[in-house]
Amino acid sequence: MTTTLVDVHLTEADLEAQLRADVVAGLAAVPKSLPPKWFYDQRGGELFDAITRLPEYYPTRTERALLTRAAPEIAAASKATTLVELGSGSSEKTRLLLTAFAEHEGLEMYVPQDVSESSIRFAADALAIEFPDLPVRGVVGDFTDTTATLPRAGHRLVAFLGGTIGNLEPDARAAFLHGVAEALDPGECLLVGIGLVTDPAVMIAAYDDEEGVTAEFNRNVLHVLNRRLGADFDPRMFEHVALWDAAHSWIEMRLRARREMQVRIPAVGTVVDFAAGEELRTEVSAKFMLDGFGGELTAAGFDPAHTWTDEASRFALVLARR
Ligand code: AVJ
Repeated sequence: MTTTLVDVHLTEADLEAQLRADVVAGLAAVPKSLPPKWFYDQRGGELFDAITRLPEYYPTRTERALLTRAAPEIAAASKATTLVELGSGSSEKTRLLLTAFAEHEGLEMYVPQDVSESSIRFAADALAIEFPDLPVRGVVGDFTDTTATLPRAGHRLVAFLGGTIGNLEPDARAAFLHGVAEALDPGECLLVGIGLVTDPAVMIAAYDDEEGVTAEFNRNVLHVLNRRLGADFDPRMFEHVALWDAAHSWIEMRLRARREMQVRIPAVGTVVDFAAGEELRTEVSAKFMLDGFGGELTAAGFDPAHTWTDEASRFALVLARR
């Protein structure tokens, strides 16, 4: 047991209010949609971990291989003394970076940021055993609010891994990148993991696996609404849909009503109607061209200094300097 310092910028009550607002707005919209952040309760986190081990889901293992290869160069090029990880979750991939930094003896602090305080504390306790001399200072908050919540300690490297930046639509993504640039001092770095545009069949299979784990993960958002808002969704009455939207360059996940339904959501005092076949959008996961993403970084005030990609060009790690 360690005592990790955690700054809480987002309370349970804030999250509850955000959930209600997202549900009210998203289910009144045409077409209906919900933000992907609500997938991740305890079961959602477990289902996502199971996804990362599926044969079809290449992003996690591809990124891990890239990190293993690039970590020493990342440590040397960034010269970071503080590693900030946005959306750290279990901080599993961070270990590779921390190990590389440990060899350079430069790192003085690790700052995991996540919406879940318990996952930060859990990760911090585990890391304290492997890296007993590394102070950990957690930040509970939304990765989109980084401008306000990034501690100003040392020479920072901000890591945003897993391809999660793809959950942001272009405007939100530009705002996010500008926000991070604003929060950093000249010379500090951002490390981003991005899914690259590849064969649509390969991309779609990653979001529509044989075993149906992703389908269960997708339907989990309805379980979350049932539990937290007292809603009466019947998740089995929604079919998992994953498609490649070439015009927007993103994978989209939807839940399609198998029949006409009426759903009560007591906590927000609404009743929502679904027509048979109506679809609820639950996630976009943008895939990038290296040039295009480099352009987005440049527009936000970064210099995309280093890029690492796998043999099949399915995923990339980009190190950008402010
Ligand atoms: C955690 C956002 C990177 O978009 O690939 C996995 C989430 N959704 N399978 C992704 C996800 C369906 C994942 N990210």
